[in-house]
Amino acid sequence: MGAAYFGVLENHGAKPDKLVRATTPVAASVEMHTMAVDPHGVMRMREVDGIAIAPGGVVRMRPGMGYHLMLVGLKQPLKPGESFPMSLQFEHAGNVDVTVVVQAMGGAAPMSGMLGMPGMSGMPKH
Ligand SMILES: [Cu+2]
Repeated sequence: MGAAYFGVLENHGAKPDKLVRATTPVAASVEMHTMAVDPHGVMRMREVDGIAIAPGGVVRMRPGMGYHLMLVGLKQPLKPGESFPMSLQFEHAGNVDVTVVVQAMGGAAPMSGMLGMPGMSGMPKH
């Protein structure tokens, strides 16, 4: 598994929107996850059915907290510097194709299979 952390998902529209699906040819499926600390103080991931974005709002994806996309069943190893296409489906904005640039995760403890992919702005103006 690999995790995709986009820099930001932005909603330029006047209505609330929601990321409901993501697909990429490089993985069998893409799951939307959120990360939160449970009552025992343990960081846990759980799958969500969508990522809501308020009008004019921004959702930041960054390692260690909050939302991220999980690439399940990678069909090829992802190397830093490479890029791959991803299709994001929003409830209102429809399909948005983006290019994800693979970046090695910063920080002292790189996790196997985890990749940081900042720098995406996903929502079209409409
Ligand atoms: Cu995850």
